[in-house]
Amino acid sequence: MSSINDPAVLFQGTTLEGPEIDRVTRTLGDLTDVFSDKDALAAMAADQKVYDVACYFPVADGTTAGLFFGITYIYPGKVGTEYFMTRGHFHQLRDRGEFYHCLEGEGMLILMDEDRQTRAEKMYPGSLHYIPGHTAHRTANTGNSMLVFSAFWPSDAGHDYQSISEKGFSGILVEQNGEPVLASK
Ligand code: S6P
Ligand code: ZN
Repeated sequence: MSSINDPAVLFQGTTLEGPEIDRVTRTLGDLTDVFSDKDALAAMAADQKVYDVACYFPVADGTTAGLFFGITYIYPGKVGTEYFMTRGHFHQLRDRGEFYHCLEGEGMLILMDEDRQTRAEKMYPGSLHYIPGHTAHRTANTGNSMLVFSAFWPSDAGHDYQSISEKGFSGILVEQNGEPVLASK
């Protein structure tokens, strides 16, 4: 017996559509521990959207040897001089890697190893980024339009947000003289 089926999900342009897509939005109010300038943050609307994520999880979270796929959409904006960015995380299973592929906009992938050494890679349409294991990752929108990228990661990776919430990254991405600069915290 054989069969021909439609795909479960369509990924066209920057849009992920299908009945099994999980969607989440993060606002400034969700990210109060993330941005450095607390006075600038307090002066902004808590319901200001910072990023949306659409994910396809074809297997259960924690499944060994499965894969997950997601699209992240970061709005343009800054809190003080710090660009809008994602919360950032290590993977719970520290050795799990990930690919990011930039689709639209301009931004920066900020990477920090377990010795808290931070570096950044420029993101622009077509840029492909391998995030090795043992490396915390977050992305910032440094442009005036949406930053959109896709991500592929193992379904058993998990997310450790706690250690970032407690200690942050050692470097923050701020605008200086109109340019993004990775500054020590
Ligand atoms: C998952 C992958 C991305 C992020 C997304 C939001 O491993 O790295 O899909 O989840 O960019 O970032 P965060 O730090 O809030 O999960
Ligand atoms: Zn990740």
